[in-house]
Amino acid sequence: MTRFALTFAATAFAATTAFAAGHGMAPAVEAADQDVSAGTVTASKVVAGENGWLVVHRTDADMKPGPVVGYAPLKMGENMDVAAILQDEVAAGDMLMLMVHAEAGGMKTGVFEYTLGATEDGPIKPDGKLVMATITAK
Ligand SMILES: [Cu+2]
Repeated sequence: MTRFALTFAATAFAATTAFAAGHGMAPAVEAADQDVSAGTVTASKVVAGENGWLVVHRTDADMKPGPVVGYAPLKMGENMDVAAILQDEVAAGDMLMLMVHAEAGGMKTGVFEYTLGATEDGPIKPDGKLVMATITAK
């Protein structure tokens, strides 16, 4: 895990502590740097407050979420070893941001309808903060 990922994990934890007070589930993403050459990226653990999506964004040293390169469904509660199939080539050294999104606001339940910047199936923001982890492809 990179130094950046640790920072974001701490941020997510702080953000979700307040959220948990009202809900019972503290959303969080745990993921480590990994080899993605087989075409998937995996979060070792994701906690979601409701059914939703784990969304894989490209990112970089600026730590802003970029284009979506994969997603996987989440169930409410704990999800272990969540794997998303990468829709685009990700090279060693590329950074990815794994983020919890909702299943809300779109036209269809169970269909991922988000595009960058849209509100459909958009990111959850307990306490105003994104729930995510960043990793670097090995
Ligand atoms: Cu996102």
